[in-house]
Amino acid sequence: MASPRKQGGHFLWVAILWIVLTVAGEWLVLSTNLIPGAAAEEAQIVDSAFRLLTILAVPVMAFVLAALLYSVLRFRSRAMPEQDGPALPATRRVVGGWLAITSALSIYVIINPGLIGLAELHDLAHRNVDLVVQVEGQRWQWQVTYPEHDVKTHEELVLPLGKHVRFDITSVDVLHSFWVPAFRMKIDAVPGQVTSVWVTPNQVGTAEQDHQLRLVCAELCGLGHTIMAMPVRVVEPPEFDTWIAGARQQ
Ligand SMILES: [Cu+2]
Repeated sequence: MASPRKQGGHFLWVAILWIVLTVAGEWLVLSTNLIPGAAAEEAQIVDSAFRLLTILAVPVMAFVLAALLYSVLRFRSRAMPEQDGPALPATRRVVGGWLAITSALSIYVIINPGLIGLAELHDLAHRNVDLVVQVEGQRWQWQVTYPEHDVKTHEELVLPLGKHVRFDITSVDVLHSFWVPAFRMKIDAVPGQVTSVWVTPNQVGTAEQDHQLRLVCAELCGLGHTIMAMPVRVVEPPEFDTWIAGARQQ
């Protein structure tokens, strides 16, 4: 077995490598934006949770990488070793420390962003609803109904900017899943049941401008699953009123 002094040297090198990788990783996370464009108030809560989880994950991953890289480089053997090295004894300090740190991190992310994020989404959802949209999934297309306006369409989902929308979702055949990536909100479309999701669009746009503005199916539902998509268009409220009046006459 290595002497304690030699072991201390190994730990020092791993610690230095860990710090370097952590700083580089955090810099990468904070300076780049890999999250696609968002177009709803709810998306901000989801995105900030994602960002926080990534920031917390960097030192954990950097630690594993540092230990792995150092071990692979420092203890490499050019020839096939004839026998296993000495067993590594587990000390109470290492096991206890590992348990304490991982438990604390897990409990922290369950509370924030877990429970706190859910509570924020819940508060947003239960404001006054401005518009109800019924969505029906069927292999392999979506049907959208505006019950207050007597409008039904398979063409596109048009939504007014800044209005709080409740989607009532169901399916007529198999399980589908309602998902507009730019809104970050997703829920299953279940035959015989109505599930609801709340969205407040906060960015005007069309599917041509932003590929994330599409209502897609997120539950594998058969051969046509990948083509089960409908363009989404978020417009100013007066433009929405004009559109819905025109759609009603058709
Ligand atoms: Cu599907």
